[in-house]
Amino acid sequence: MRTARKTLSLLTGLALGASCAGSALADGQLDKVMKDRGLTEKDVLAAAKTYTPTGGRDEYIVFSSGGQSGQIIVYGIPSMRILKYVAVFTPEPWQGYGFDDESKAVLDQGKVRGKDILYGDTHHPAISETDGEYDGQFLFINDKANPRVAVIDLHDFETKQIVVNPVYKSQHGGAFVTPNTEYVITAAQYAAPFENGFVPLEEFNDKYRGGVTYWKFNREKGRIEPENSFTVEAPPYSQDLSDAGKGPSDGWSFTNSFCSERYVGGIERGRPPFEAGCSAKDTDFLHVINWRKAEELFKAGKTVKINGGNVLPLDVAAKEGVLFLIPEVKSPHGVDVSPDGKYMIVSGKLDTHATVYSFEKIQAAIKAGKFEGKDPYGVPIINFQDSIHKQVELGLGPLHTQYDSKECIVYTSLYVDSMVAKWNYCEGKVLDKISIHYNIGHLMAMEGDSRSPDGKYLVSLNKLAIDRFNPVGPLHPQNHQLIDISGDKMELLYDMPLPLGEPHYAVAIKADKLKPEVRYKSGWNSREDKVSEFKTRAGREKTERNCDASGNCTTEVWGTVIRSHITPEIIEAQVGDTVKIHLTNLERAEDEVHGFAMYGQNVQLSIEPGKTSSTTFVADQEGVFPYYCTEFCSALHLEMQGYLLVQPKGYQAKAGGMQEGVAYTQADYDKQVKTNVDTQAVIDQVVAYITSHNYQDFPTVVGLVEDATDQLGFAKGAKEKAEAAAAKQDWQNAMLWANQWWQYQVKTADLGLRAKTFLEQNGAKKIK
Ligand code: RUQ
Ligand code: CUA
Repeated sequence: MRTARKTLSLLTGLALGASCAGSALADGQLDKVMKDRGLTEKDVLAAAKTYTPTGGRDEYIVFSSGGQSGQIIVYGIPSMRILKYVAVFTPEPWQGYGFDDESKAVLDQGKVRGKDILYGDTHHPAISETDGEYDGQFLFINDKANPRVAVIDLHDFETKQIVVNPVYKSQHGGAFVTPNTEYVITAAQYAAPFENGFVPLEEFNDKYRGGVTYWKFNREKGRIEPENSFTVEAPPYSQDLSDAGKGPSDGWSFTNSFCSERYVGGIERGRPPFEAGCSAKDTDFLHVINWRKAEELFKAGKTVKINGGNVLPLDVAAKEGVLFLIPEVKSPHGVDVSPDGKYMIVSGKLDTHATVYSFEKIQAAIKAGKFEGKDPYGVPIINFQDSIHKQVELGLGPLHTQYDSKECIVYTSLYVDSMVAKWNYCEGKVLDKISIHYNIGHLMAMEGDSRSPDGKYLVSLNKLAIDRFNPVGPLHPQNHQLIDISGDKMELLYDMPLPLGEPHYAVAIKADKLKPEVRYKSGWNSREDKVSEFKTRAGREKTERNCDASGNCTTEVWGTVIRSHITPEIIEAQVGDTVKIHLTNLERAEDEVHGFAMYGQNVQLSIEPGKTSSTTFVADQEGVFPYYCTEFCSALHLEMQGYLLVQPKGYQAKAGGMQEGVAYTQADYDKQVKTNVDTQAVIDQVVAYITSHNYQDFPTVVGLVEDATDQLGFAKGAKEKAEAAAAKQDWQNAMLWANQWWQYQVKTADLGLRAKTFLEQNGAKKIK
């Protein structure tokens, strides 16, 4: 009770101010909830730090790898609410990804040696940088299993490009960007021959290779340029994570490695397994690469072509001062460059220390030509002691390090200890430790990879959840734990289960740096970011059927979707036709997405406002194939439907009209017209409100008003048709068109009311 009372005063003092000791608190409701749910004061404080009331926004947006789901998970901090899964390497029906023709073309770029690869093992996302700061424009992520990188444009959170590494057979250490996103860096992992043919394992040392690839990024085009990208060939040392230099170390990059023993297992051949041979030596090698020098050599034609890619041969890299090695402690994992670019921190999984390397000392050794020798490939090795600033004992299984906003302060994950260590890398002092649950891999601070990290929060990306959540079978979710790092002591705030693959790494950006669009320009091909050749305007919808000389026929539809109908509502094709359907969403209102699903054809599109999406399939069976909208977009969403009729070859329609379900009379028509007149009065009132306010100053409202004006225009057309039918005493058509006129009015009113509410809530001013 005493605790609860203290909390009450704490919360009133903290958040509410003494004057409004609100009723819930005064009534002791908070005390009761705390008691019933067994919450401590610390719990309530953590809740207050993370709870985000309805309509509230997060301060940071996180892009988390989705692991082997091949997607990216987007969530907010501090609320830890999941906002989106971005489809990247894996088909994802909600977004139509891998179902519409436009995104199929993106997935097709990711074919490996001609084969469709319909998943990815995503590891490390990276946000594009300008001058070492996250700029919120693009996101990159690697696929470890199939050595690929994807480009996601953050103006619409869609995957635009997938590039396949021409020479690797796996690729873990990526994606990492240089300070101005000149290059996206990825490193190979399991050494393999660069060529695609068979090379026996007996030739491992001679023919198997690793490497570090520099993918050239063209920011204007928003695409990677494979022809301007190059790979620095490296020894078969199982390169691991990388990081780009910045500030004084700009132009250099750093990649660690494991299994520099070059050990090849083979239990079935009677050889000790990989794990024994790959951790036998006490040290592995930190690879230090002068990428600017490599770029010069590439431009000077010193690279060779392998599988169409540009490769700087290992002997050239060694001789020309591109590649250097420095011993690093046993099985390291993670190399993290300090915000000022002066230090690199590396930890060894099988050692209790973290090593702080000094870029200045490394450069001094290189300049002096002071090496302790060369590796078997002729790569100069810099002496360990000559290059380090400090070595600090942290705990068991140190992995990754993140930098705080406070100078010299870092956080390192301790995998075996299941802890985070906070320490000072300038002085080499451990400051604090916190237990996490369980087996932390990466950790991530806000804007942690930038030149100016924000600190504030840390997310611990745990490999295991074990008993943290309600059980859901043998396959558990992963656990992201939010830690408050604003004070001297780290405080655990929140556990978030992530039920989608094994997220390896994540990056967090200030939410206000992201400026995503709410709609596309009309008729937009979002995957190519240009007006679609299939853009269709209202009233221009059409279906064509054409056959070529050899009798192959195509039924092609240029259609539209808008609340609450798909045009066309009937598509006629003949068996064997290739059917192509292009649909443009005519809406401009925020969030008025329509879907398009069809029976038995593996068709599911997501058509956001302004977007044009296409689907192509062969109608190889006769039959009736209903289609409909898959988003509950309006009161008449269920009526947003139609039929694909796949007719026998040479089918002729029977004489006689459609069978009507109901016969309408003049009384029905008159009643409907009266309703319409009343509805128009409501619309007029709303219009008067909007136009008497400065609605032009609110882009959201302008979009709504444009849509409403469209709908009202359609209403006018339907009204004319109704009146023409009525003049001919065709009450059937008069009534149906009068009803359609009303449907358009209802949509107009709905949009108008949304606009009015928005204006009221956002302080619009009266102008006349
Ligand atoms: S991984 S737990 Cu970055 Cu792929 Cu370290
Ligand atoms: Cu459109 Cu439901």
